[in-house]
Amino acid sequence: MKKILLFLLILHTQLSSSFPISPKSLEEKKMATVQRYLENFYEMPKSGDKIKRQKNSTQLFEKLKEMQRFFGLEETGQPDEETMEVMHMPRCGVPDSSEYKLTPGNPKWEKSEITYSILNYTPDMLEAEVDLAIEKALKIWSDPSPLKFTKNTNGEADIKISFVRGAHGDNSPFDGPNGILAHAFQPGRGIGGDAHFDEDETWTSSSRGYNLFLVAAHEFGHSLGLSHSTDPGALMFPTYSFSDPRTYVLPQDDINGIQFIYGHSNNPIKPTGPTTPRNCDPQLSFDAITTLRGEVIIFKDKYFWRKHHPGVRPELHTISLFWPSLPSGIQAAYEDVEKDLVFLFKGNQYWTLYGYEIRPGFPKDISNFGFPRSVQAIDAAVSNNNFGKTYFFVKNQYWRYDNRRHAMDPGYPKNIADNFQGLQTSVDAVFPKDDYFYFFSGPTYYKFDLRTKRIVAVGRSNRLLNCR
Ligand code: 0D3
Ligand code: CA
Ligand code: ZN
Ligand code: ZN
Repeated sequence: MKKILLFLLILHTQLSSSFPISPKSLEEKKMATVQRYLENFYEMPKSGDKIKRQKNSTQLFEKLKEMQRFFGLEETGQPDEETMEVMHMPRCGVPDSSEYKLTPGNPKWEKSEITYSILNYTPDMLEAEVDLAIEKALKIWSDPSPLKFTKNTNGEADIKISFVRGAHGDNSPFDGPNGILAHAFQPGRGIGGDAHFDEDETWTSSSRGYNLFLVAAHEFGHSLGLSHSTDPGALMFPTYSFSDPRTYVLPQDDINGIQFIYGHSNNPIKPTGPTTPRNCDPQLSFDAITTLRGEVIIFKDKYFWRKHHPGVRPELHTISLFWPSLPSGIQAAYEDVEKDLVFLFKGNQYWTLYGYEIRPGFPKDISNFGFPRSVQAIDAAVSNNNFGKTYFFVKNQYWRYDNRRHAMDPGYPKNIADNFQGLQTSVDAVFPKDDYFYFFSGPTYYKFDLRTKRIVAVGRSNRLLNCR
């Protein structure tokens, strides 16, 4: 606590010195960096007048801790060496907080009974299909909130729905196929709440073109007062990606958003939704890990992290945003550096990536690798690119595949414990780095030295995401 007070005192004198000291002290420069960083990425208000500054220093302390928590640094609330290192790293201009956003000015409907009306229909679908998609898209929002939607057929309604193309009289023209798919207006009179869908898109109730239910659900989020979320798993994330409407559940981030505005539903059963993996969850485990042209790709459920540079927090994306044809829950992955290909596995199927592109003709059956019928899924895979060999881990056994001969080496499967001493449990994921294999099993990783054939370090899996 003493340390904190001292820090606040130093900070206070730094911020409140009204005379520019020249040359600028190092400490002063550092505090300017901290201030700027937190203003830019942590929504910290600009340092105001003298009276506000005392309060600001407490806020700065809290914001610093928030930033440190995000990067998995020790939460000291102080601009220590590690924190400054992260602040000096290159990054893109998006806030780190993964959360829903309200429409500026917080507009909302001041009633719980909201009407809607479908002014015209797209020729791409049956009218009954459109009706159903719209109804389901509204239900997504009424389930977790006190809102009720009723359909008007007379054309007057709070939320008027139409299919239009190009310029359509609201100063926000559509742009032809792809690009902008639709837009909706914040709650309010007249055009407020209305949702316009670009008729130049192909609207469907399947995975072809753009699924009307998914787009409408997103637009109605805007109609109700939500803006775009930074959570890549949220419905209100700015870009469309397909997921199966039959099993679609509103993500927790969007539930939090709608409930922040309108409160909880009166229904005794409180719906919850899927949450996006928390970067520094100590229990975090992974599905599959591979290198890809110097990057590390980490798969988990419907997400993957992309790690460009060691030390910089990896980016989280949904698999479907990058690869619409890939399923979630990839189970194993490895890179063949000689062929410049990445292989992804789920069940008895596999896909091949060239860079970020899926090669045509996939998925194929893993029997192509020489697995017997009894093997129906692979836990983890890794290549030792010095020798052109790939190791496949299945339960407590492993197989070795020759990348050049395109065949399994004789004498396999073998027991994992026989050649990877110290690996007790089955393997979730593994990737190579230098002369090591990094094995992941639940929340624990094992660093295996390929020369001495020994585990040389053990730690928490989430360390890979720069957490400690
Ligand atoms: C939009 O058109 C959004 C609509 C949207 C966003 C996420 C989920 C459903 C609907 C405007 S409010 N976004 C553009 C888009 O996703 C950027 N275009 C298609 C694409 O890039 N594949
Ligand atoms: Ca468009
Ligand atoms: Zn419009
Ligand atoms: Zn949007």
